[in-house]
Amino acid sequence: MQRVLLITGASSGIGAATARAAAREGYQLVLAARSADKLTALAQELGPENVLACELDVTDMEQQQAMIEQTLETFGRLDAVFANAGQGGSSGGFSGADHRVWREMILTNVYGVGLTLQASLPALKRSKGHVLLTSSAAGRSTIPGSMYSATKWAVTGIGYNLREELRGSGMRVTLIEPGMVDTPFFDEPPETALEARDIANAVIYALSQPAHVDVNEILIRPTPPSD
Ligand code: NJP
Repeated sequence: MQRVLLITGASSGIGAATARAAAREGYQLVLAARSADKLTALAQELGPENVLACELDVTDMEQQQAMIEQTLETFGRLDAVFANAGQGGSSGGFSGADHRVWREMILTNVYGVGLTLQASLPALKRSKGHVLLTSSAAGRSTIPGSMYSATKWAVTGIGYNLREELRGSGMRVTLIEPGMVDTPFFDEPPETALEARDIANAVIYALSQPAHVDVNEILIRPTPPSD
């Protein structure tokens, strides 16, 4: 039986790299993001018979519920969800950042994750499934003036609190916490950034563990440059 993995934020970066890695592991995939053209191209690359591409904005509950219905109609089950869609903020700190950018970012990074969980949990409970969440190294450390970091602290909290809600269900919750990764998230990532496939490897590691192993969190940073 092929297992079914749903990935939000699958149109580029970490999500797309994870889709490629999971396809190699034999997963059937549900790929979600707003850019339908990129999702269609990725589905073609990975083999359209094993991929359902869903154009959605994670801040819209009706679209999230429709995606889960389509998943169950297409594949009949859902085994894992990687809630990965996210956006960066605006510079200027709490004193000067663009509050409109904050709004969209907070809705995507926090509310959107909550909606993905609420829409998918009924199906995941039936399969004793696995939830993975993209938090960040920025969700485990202090970054002056960063509302982005605060949204990722919230995602870390969602992971911890969801694990307690699901205690005794046989389900697992994994927080993926990357440092800097070279993706379209940055206009100019630093030279020492990780590659998206480094994070995909961590996701596959967590997914591949036997049912009695719950990988709680993986914090992945680039090795500091040698002198
Ligand atoms: O960046 P990028 P990453 N509804 O821009 C999607 C976190 N992270 O892979 O909708 C639905 O290539 C967007 O697709 P589209 C970061 O916070 C990164 O680096 O088509 N989807 C795209 O597929 C985020 O949570 C670094 O524009 C929405 C994806 O999200 C995750 O990693 C470090 C959406 C973003 O892909 C993936 O980011 C770290 C919406 N409303 C954590 N808004 C890093 N790169 O250094 C966006 O610690 N998307």
